[in-house]
Amino acid sequence: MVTKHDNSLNILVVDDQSPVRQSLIMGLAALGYSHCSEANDVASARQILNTSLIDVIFCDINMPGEDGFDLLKHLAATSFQGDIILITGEEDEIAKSIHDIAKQYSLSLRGYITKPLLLIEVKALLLGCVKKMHIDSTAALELVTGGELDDLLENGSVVPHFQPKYSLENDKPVGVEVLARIRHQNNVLVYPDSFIPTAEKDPGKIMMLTKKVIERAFSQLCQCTITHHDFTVAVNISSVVLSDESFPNWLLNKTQKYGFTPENITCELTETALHGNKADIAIQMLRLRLLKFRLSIDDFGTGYSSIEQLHAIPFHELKLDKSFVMHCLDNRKSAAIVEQSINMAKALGIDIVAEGVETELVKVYLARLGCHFAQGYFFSKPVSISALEKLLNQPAPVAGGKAVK
Ligand code: G
Ligand code: G
Ligand code: MN
Repeated sequence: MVTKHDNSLNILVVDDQSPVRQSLIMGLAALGYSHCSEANDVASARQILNTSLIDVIFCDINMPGEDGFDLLKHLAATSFQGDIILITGEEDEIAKSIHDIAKQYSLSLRGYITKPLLLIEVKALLLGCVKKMHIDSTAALELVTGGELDDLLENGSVVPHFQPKYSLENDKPVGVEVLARIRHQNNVLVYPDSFIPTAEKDPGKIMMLTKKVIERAFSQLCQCTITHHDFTVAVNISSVVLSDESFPNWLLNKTQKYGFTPENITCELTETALHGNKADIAIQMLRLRLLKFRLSIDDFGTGYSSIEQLHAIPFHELKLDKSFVMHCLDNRKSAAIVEQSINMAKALGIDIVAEGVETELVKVYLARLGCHFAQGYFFSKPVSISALEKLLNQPAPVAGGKAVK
């Protein structure tokens, strides 16, 4: 696809300073963008967004009263699908933090322009912006409602995907993480970010979904040729599921039914699973442990996946969050967190898995630091069982190799 300028974009400029708005709108007109609206504060911006389809927003961060952060929050709350360009005079580190915030909100932040405005910067940032209604399959990315989830579970099918995990010592696959997907009857694959938060609001639903994902994954894995006695299967467990007293025995029953042993099953406890009454959570985790399941602290370094949890509960493994791993070669803070987490895991005598390994350079860096295992797009994205079988019957990507996509 050729990246080009789309002059029909609907652009909204939000800045409290009239001269800044005027010069940007004139600049945009000179570049051929003639569909521009303007707002001098966040309230007027909200009004425009409620009534028109906006593709790109230029937004000042520093405004009196409600500021650019308030607008970002509003855009996140309304699942804004367009692109955002910030107008800021702030230093790089602050700009980087704003970038992280936008990412957490799942907003598309394309970059920054600084005052005084440079037309060449504006032009570069608009390159490749597309009209909102041209974006494909946004429906599959939006959060489904309770009713839509019922429909999906009734008429669609739960299709577990598998992301392999590799040893950094010998490049061999050592296991997989099971990730939920639902195939809608119209063949669209719906991703967990769209349905897990909805399912988690209803204990019955997240339990049913988790059980379906796990049982289907076990059933598919036990019929294929890739598993061996050291192979681990990691499943994601959220708080509602963890708090159900019957879950540990249910898991043991299914583990045995499909010919696995609990030592091969890793329960990845996500941030939300660790949020709640600490004693109750600890009891459930210890029950799983006493049945010999492996416990892993997922997304380590974010939210509730903290050092305190690591101290309180006998985890076998920590999974370092991809947000640190992905930037470990270009951000010294990410590098410090990655290095110290690896040292800490080694000192605690537990395994450490880096998630979000996207390049060979990151893989080599992690291996040099003594990180045990890695998972990420460099090796493979999450794939169906048939693709997994093909993949694991090939050698892992090595020096000079290419990511399997
Ligand atoms: O697979 P990604 O592929 O997009 O997964 C997104 C998020 O959804 C991850 O944080 C992952 O932990 C979570 N997730 C995926 N599958 C499951 C599942 O079966 N149960 C729970 N609770 N979370 C899941
Ligand atoms: O939160 P949890 O670790 O359970 O979820 C794994 C999530 O990370 C899934 O959404 C999966 O698709 C995603 N993921 C796995 N590997 C990579 C990677 O290399 N890069 C990025 N950006 N995401 C990844
Ligand atoms: Mn996980």
